[in-house]
Amino acid sequence: MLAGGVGGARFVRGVREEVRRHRPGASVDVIVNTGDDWWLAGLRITPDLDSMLYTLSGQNDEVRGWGRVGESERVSAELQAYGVTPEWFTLGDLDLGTHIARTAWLRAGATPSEVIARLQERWELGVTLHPATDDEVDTHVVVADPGAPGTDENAEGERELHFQEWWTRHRASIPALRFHQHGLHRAIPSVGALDALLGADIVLIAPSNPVVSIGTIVSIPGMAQAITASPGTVVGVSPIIAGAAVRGMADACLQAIGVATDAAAVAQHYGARSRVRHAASGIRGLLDGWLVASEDAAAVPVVEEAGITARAVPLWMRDLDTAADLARDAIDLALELRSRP
Ligand code: FO1
Repeated sequence: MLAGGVGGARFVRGVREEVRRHRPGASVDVIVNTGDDWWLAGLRITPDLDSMLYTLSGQNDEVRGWGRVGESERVSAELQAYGVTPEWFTLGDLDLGTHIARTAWLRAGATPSEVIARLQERWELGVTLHPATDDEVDTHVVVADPGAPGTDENAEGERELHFQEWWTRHRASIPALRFHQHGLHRAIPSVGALDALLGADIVLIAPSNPVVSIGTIVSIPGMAQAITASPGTVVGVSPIIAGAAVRGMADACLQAIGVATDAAAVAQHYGARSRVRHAASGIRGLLDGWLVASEDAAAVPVVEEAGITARAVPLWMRDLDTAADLARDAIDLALELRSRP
């Protein structure tokens, strides 16, 4: 599975439940976005991996949507009093335990893959988490800033924010001109990600943010090729229901890259694996199948026209059962496609 943060974790929990119920022999690997990661107060923060870790171990704060349940903020208040962390980004006391452990291991020479392997050993998650890459590819957002002088970082009239500032401080309210992952060109997929893709029967693309989560994962050099080369059947789930992003600010991100906020447009953006998108390079799209919400049944023929098999099913994941039902629908479509000659 390819997944981002909160929405992705909910879907992964549904897949784990469906596997437990009906496919106990199956193993699940999750390739998690690392573009939201950043350094803060000398600590390496990895929000999407932590959303996965906390949600799958039952430690997540379901109400707030991120962080740990039963959290306190004594240390964070001190950090803010010293001006070490901004008031718009809170590091809870329990959460800090994870960040300090991670940073200690990184400083001792462990890779991010080794770090998440150690962190998840503490709980029986039932799935294996992998960072999409062990290289740092922090997402930055370029916004218009009339009057800003050109620097070697940005063009005149533009300014760059770290994704976390754009997302948590500004709630994506400043229009993004484009996204820029620093260091992306020299990143490579993690070994765990490649092994998972090259050994897969089914590859599921979670209903995460198609730009800053799934987009960042598949733009890591070599990742899209590994998905195309995977023996697995690729089925994605639309993150858009009835023209609106299910959560987060996916619509603000899609607007920045000129993709309409609708279920068919996102499928077309990911592309059909059965079609070469770029003759010279032979680059293909990602998808064999695509699930849209029952509300978007009209999108099915449009997606099929693009060379992708589509089904309209209930997409809202309100609880574990509805998430497991969605997982079953995705797995069933993949198996149906695999059974075709
Ligand atoms: N999101 C917020 O809206 N406000 C916060 O103060 C905040 C702190 C935070 C700390 C650690 C962490 O792993 C995530 C945190 N998040 C916070 C959520 C995070 O910004 C988002 O979950 C992802 O980056 C988007 O997928």
